[in-house]
Amino acid sequence: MAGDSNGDNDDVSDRLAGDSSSPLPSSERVEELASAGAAFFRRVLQARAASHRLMKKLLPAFLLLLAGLAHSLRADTTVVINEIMYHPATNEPALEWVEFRNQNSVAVDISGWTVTNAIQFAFPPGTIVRGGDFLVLAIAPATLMAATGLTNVYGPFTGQLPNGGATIELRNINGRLMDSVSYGVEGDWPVGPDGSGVSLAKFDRNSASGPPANWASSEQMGGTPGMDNFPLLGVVFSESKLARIDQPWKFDASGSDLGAVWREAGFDDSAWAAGPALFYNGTVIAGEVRPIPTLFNTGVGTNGSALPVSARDPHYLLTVSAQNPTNPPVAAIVMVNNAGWLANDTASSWIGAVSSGNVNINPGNYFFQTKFSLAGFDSSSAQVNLNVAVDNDLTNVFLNGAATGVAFSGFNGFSSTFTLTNGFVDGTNTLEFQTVNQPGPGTNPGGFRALVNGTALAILTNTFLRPGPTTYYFRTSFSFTGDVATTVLRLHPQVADGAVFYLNGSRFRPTTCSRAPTCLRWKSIRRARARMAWCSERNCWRCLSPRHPSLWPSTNWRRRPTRFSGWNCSTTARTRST
Ligand SMILES: [Ca+2]
Ligand SMILES: [Ca+2]
Ligand SMILES: [Ca+2]
Repeated sequence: MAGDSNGDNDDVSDRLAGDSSSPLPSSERVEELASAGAAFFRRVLQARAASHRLMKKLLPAFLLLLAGLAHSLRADTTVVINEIMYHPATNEPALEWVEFRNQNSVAVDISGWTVTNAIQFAFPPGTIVRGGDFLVLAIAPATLMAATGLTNVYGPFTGQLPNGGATIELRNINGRLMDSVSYGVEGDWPVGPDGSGVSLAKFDRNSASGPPANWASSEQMGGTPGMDNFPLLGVVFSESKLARIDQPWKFDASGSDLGAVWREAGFDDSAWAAGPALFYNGTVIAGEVRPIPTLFNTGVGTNGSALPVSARDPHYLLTVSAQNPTNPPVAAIVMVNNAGWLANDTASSWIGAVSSGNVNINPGNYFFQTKFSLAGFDSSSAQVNLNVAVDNDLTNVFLNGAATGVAFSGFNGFSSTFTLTNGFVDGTNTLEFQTVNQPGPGTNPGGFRALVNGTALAILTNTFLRPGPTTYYFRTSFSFTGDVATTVLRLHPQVADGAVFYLNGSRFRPTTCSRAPTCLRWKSIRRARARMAWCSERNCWRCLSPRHPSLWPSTNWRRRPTRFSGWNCSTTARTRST
């Protein structure tokens, strides 16, 4: 469940789900709920914003990408910020500290390096961090050493670590920024470290310091100064997507109250409709205008960057050639531009039958062909824009064999934009540029260059839900063959306005990690690690100990989805490597 305009919280969800077993909240629970409610409301706003983005971009895999990208970013230095105790539970003025870690395997001399911004410190001469080792910088080193038994704690730093968030920077002896983090308590930042007694700890010690997704609440009261943040590491993570967001889901949009039976694993949903997430109702839009990704300028690689001279253009064929005519069609050759030509740049290059724009080539016809795909697009909506430069003449451009009448002569600058708006077909389309190298006198090179881009209406592939019902039901099934005892099932729902989730008939409950000591009661490897995963990610849901290998989540939507809605599930199986 996520996304409710009323600032829904878990107990409200209980009522939505008709779950009468929820105890009346104690005063402590009320306080916790208030905190959770505020956090939840932020998530609602974030989910809403994300939902609009999804609507706009039609990217069903957005959430997956979001999670994946953050972890792939790595710091470009070797000594980095690894753990921060900015709000100790007790004796805050004396127990703040920052832990650094050398991500490299060789020692790094950080003498003269400084810590700047929220706190200030200069490391003294002879400060060396061994490969893989930690360095702790404290506001009151003696106090921290007495409290922890640590030795060799650096400090004291000046300034303080604000509890609402701040920036910590690490600079080398020349003042160059080596690493920084702007921690906080909003958004994706875990809130556990804000006063509960645990630290803000980097989950993967080799990850970058910037993205909040790389940080979690420490599993240990007091954090782990001078030690691995998560000493259970040595554990191998493997992740499998069990239900993708864009796979077909079964759904019921009848508006009937299906009671509780629909959520059971054995429920027969064969009569339900099926369609891929994301689901939506409201205004039906035909699609969205998007760039055509398979159109390329001349002389660039598949990533759109200019190719080196003499490379073969992967997108443009020479189909007719007065020079070296033995074997067309062949891939056109990226050329050194003649001094009189518009110079090659990072976005496009000259192409032709030879690699040099400074040598003569035969007069005659040189035709260049490129193909692009309109799969997934409404071809009648396509528009392609051309800017060309040519030595000597572009006499016509053919789109799918039909002449467009586009012609141009000139090599010291691009033509103005020619726009093609009809003649497109579904699937593969072909553009052919017919050029002529005129006879001399004098030196007589020839070449062709084009900027080619276009747009078309992307066809909407998401599933429309009949407006009217206040409750929609969704089901999917998947098979999981790993060890459920070491598995966490994580759901990444994208919902407006609200949903309740079931797995094998049992209710999923959202975790609220607003009280980290609650997290700390989890002692087993499985649960402690699971909790970390939940705490460090937004919109993650707790798995109620699946007991058999076939897991059946279902959703029960209690409010009308006004925008795209959907979800995907992934599990993280964790197994000791040795
Ligand atoms: Ca503080
Ligand atoms: Ca640590
Ligand atoms: Ca020429």
